[in-house]
Amino acid sequence: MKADSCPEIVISGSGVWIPPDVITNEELVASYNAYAEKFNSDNRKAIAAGRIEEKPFSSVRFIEKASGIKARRVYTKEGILDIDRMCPKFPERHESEISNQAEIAIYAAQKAMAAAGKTPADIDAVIVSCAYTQRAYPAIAIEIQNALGIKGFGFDMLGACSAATFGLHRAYDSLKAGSATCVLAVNPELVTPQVNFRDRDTHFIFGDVSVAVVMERSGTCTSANSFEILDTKALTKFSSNIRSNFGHMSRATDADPYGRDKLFHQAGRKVFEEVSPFAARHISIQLEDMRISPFDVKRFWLHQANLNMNKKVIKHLLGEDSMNAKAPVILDEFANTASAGSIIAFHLYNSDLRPGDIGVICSFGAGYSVGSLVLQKK
Ligand code: CO8
Repeated sequence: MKADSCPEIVISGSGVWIPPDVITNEELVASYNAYAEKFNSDNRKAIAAGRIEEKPFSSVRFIEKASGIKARRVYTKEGILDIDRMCPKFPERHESEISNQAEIAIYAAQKAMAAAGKTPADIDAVIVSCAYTQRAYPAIAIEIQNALGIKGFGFDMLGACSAATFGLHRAYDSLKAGSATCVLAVNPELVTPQVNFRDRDTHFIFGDVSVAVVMERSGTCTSANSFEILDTKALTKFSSNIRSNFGHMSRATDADPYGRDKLFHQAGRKVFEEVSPFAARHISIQLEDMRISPFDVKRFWLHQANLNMNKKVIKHLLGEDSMNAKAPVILDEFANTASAGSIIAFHLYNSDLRPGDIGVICSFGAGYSVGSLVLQKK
């Protein structure tokens, strides 16, 4: 690639694949409560003797008030509401077939490439970044690269809630360094297989989705809707308050590979209290360093885990108690989609920005991690 000491890097297209299946809070709570009722009835004696804890009931009212979530999209509804299963049912695919995750990644990638006006021949790097990959190797990114006919290289990376923004950071770095000329960054968040639908505290939190972004140097950009990346910033701080211990070690430790701690679990209240100020401070510092007032930011595309968390972040930045058009909410419809939420918000709510307008994408959560990009509409 031609040497350019200070290339301008742009996001030139984005795409979202929305799973067709929807589960409302009402459906989810009815299923969980039927399960809890059966569990309590089946274990009546042990519960009375104090050997087993009674299962508490879930409520739609609680879920909406505590999180803002009203429904979630799922790759497949089959199995999730069945109280004898409470886990999505995926037929095992043969090694000669495309994996579920590569499949949904490609759906989003094709939309992002169309938006950017790119074909696979224009792309030379594929980054898959998400909360889970469905296998360790070969990388899902290389499978996508092969299926689309993309040359160059691909790799997978994990980063929980910040996988998407951290993936975009790696795309940006590759373009700046000249190791790639056009990057496809994909976040196929297939998370429902890791949700404990028998746990009242977390059964309502997540949904599946797939999002993709095309990033390139401005010199090659032909898109009518592109955003220059003015700055990237990341911060991590270790915490076990959001955790999944699922992994390749379970076989060797003789642990139950499907035990409670192997699924997503968290200390939700602590996360809420610790992560909201962590994220708010991160954005404030980044903008201050760039000499941009938060009031001059046209849009905050925030991580979508909890409406009340986002309200706290906006209150810190703008002093406002309520969310406004500056910080669009998509979690009511999609729930928490791991790292994809801020990118869905960006994708759905950027077309009204005018040249020169500033926006901030910011993710925050497990790790703890916070990742942001300050963008300017071209
Ligand atoms: N129905 C009725 N009551 C409930 C329910 C329910 N479903 N769930 C909990 N309660 C009860 C609690 O047990 C508690 O009862 P008690 O007072 O008797 O102890 C009471 O309601 C209040 O509980 P909380 O204090 O926990 O309620 P909160 O107001 O804090 O709300 C939330 C709980 C919604 C979980 C909230 O704390 C939250 O959203 N916190 C932040 C969580 C967060 O952002 N986590 C990050 C998620 S990780 C991520 O984004 C990506 C990681 C990887 C993806 C993994 C995919 C599988």
